[in-house]
Amino acid sequence: MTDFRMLINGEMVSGNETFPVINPALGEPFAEAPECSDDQLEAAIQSAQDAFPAWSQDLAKRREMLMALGSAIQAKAPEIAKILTQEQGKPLDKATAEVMGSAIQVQIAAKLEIPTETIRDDAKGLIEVRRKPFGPVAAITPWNYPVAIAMGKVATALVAGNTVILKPSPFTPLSTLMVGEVIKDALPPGVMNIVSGRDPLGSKLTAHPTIRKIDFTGSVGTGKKVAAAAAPDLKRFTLELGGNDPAIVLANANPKEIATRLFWGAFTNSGQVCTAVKRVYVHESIHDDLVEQMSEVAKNAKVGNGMDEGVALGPINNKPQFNRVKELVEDTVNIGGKIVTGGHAFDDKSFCFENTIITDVDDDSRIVAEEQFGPVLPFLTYSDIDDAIYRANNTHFGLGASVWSSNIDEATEVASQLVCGTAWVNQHLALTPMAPFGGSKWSGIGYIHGHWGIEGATELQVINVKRS
Ligand code: TXE
Repeated sequence: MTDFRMLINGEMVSGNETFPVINPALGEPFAEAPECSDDQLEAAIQSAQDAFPAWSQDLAKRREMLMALGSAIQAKAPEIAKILTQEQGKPLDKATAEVMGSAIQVQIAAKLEIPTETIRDDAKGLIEVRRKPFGPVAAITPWNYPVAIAMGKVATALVAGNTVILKPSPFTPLSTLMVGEVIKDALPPGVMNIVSGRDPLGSKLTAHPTIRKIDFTGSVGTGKKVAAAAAPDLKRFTLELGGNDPAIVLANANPKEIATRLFWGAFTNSGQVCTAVKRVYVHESIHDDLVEQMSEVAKNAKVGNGMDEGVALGPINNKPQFNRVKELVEDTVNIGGKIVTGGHAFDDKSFCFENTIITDVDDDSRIVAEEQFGPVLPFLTYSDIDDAIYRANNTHFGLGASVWSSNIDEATEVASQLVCGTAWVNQHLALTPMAPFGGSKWSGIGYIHGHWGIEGATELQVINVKRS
């Protein structure tokens, strides 16, 4: 069995204890991950503190090292991807794409501008606004895209001059620990530490007084706890939280044309994406046609073990989430909702669940009002577009949304009325590092990507010089 170790102060270290990591395609443990002790957490945070002064000094060196890190991650991608599939569930080609994409993200971040603005530069004086790193940053990640989410936030923090302590989800720690092996050879000791463990490791990390900024991706409930934990020290934080993205399909959309794209907007990664389509509001005149087309696509997208050839969608990642999705489907049946396609678990062992299309539910049903985070999609009808917009916005969430139509101008006008971080037209889930990503309302605070990400990874300092 592979020995997975943590990265602390430039060394790969084992835990005094371990915890099992389950392969969701088999429903049984396949490896052990190290459990970080209090002393090891302390050592990781101290090393990040010690490494900070030197690391924050030299931007050119940081860029060079991060470019090399990106290449080194690419070289190890096939190995990391196999572990990612086994612990997360996604098909191997998707896991490989996630790791390769993460390496590119690191290299994109390595080139980000960290501007100094000159407000005044004349005989009387100099006023400059500089962007300064915070110091040790705690990065905490979920189980849906463990490598991509980690490397996105970490790379931005590092290029800005911060040092990092990264804690992956206990459901998917292994691929992140493997990236640690690459980081060990690419960055100076202490600049980047990776600790793994079951909760309450996350809350110990966020509560630690040495941490100056918390960069968190996960559920709304935990995000609120992170904000509360930050308050006593007035730590800064970025929160990327859950969503309940609506898709509004206008009467003039062509169901056959949009079905496949809309399906993948909802079912990518088996629906375990913060910004997946999670409820569809479709004009009543094309509801039946769209549901039929979507059901066809759903039946043809093969679900199974991500290591097997031809599998398009893997299992749900973990037992609690699997039980939650099952429970939401049972609740739908109990309240008279209709399961058009799917609706069942595959077997008693794996966490695979059939691609499921639901109709005949209303906005108050749990499957519509709550974030399902799984391969289940409810369809609702509307007759008046203002009503659809109101219902789409009538939620605490505000991550993404989309509008589908053969008239792009009309759809763009509707999209502009949706309260969310990203409103797509005729697509969903199309993310780019060139645009900011973040949520409104309970879906988050702060933004990642580009100069918006750098703003979140730094604070301002004014240098004000009197010359005469
Ligand atoms: O999230 P948690 P989970 C949402 C989605 C899903 C739900 C559950 O709704 O159903 O989250 O996922 C660490 N202080 N998303 O259980 O519990 C924890 O160990 C600090 C949306 O994974 O929020 C893990 O590393 N950290 C999301 C991380 O927080 C704490 C993607 C997230 O765990 C902590 C995945 C604490 N008190 C799930 N408690 C997205 N937006 O992409 C736990 N953690």
